[in-house]
Amino acid sequence: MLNDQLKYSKEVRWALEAGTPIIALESTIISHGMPYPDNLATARECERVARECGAVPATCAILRGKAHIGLDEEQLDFLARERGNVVKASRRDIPVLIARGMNGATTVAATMILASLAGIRVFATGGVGGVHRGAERTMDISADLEELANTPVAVVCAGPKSILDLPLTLEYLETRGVPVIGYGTDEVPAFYTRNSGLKVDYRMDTPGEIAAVIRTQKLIGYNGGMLVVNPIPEEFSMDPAAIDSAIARACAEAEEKGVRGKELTPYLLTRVTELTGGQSLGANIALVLNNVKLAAAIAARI
Ligand code: PSU
Ligand code: MN
Repeated sequence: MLNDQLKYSKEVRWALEAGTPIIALESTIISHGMPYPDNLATARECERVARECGAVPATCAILRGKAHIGLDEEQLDFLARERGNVVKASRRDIPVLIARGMNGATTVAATMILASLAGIRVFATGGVGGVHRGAERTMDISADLEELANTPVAVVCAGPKSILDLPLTLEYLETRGVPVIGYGTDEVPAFYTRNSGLKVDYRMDTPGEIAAVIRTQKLIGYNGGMLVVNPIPEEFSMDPAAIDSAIARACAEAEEKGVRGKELTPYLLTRVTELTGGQSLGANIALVLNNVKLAAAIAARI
């Protein structure tokens, strides 16, 4: 991408020049994943924790048609408040938003694209998109999964949320050649809870082991990414029955209302937060920060 379209924050530019650790962060989680003002507080806290752990945060977004890698306070604030003026931007949206000079909050897929253009190999978030429940009828499969197959960025998440069909999501990742690496776990965590009954492809107990795989991908010119699943800290994990019933209800409501396409994931996230009386939001914030710490530790060892 031309430098004219790609804007780095000062901090990110220096880190790229100095070769010091950087982690990418997404912005759809700010604009469409959490309510205001918790979204802003979380975005700021993620950046603070990244720095505390020795990594420069590169929160990505498209602002007035420029792809930004690293945002300032004002830009974070804008994304957190102006949900209505910000497009949820995945792979397909990037060229249109740039051509039209629009604002877009980047999903996991779009953040991976910007991170990879900047040469950033590690990215922390909460949840990734996946194969939705009922996908055999709706074909609703997130573009995040294709990006993981094609773009060399390691995404640290807390496992697929059970608004998705977890077994189908893992099958899809297997087909597309994306390794699922469990950090300190043999089981794929299910975002709000630490267990899903499903096995990871590989368990790794140190950030260094994960960094070694990233270095190897680089060495052999491998184009795909990887999914690192990091269980929610025990003290924040939720009661499976409570979260399952909120998710089941949110999914049923979405179906009834005919919510589909890019609207579905934000709708489900909002309803689950409402139905759990905000309890799921606290868990979500805790796990994102936990993922930032792991991503920073991996980035330091690449
Ligand atoms: N899952 C979450 N929180 C989020 C998202 C997913 O728990 O904020 C966001 C991410 O930006 C992810 C996107 O990339 O939703 C996936 O949307 P879709 O399913 O429409 O591809
Ligand atoms: Mn979808």
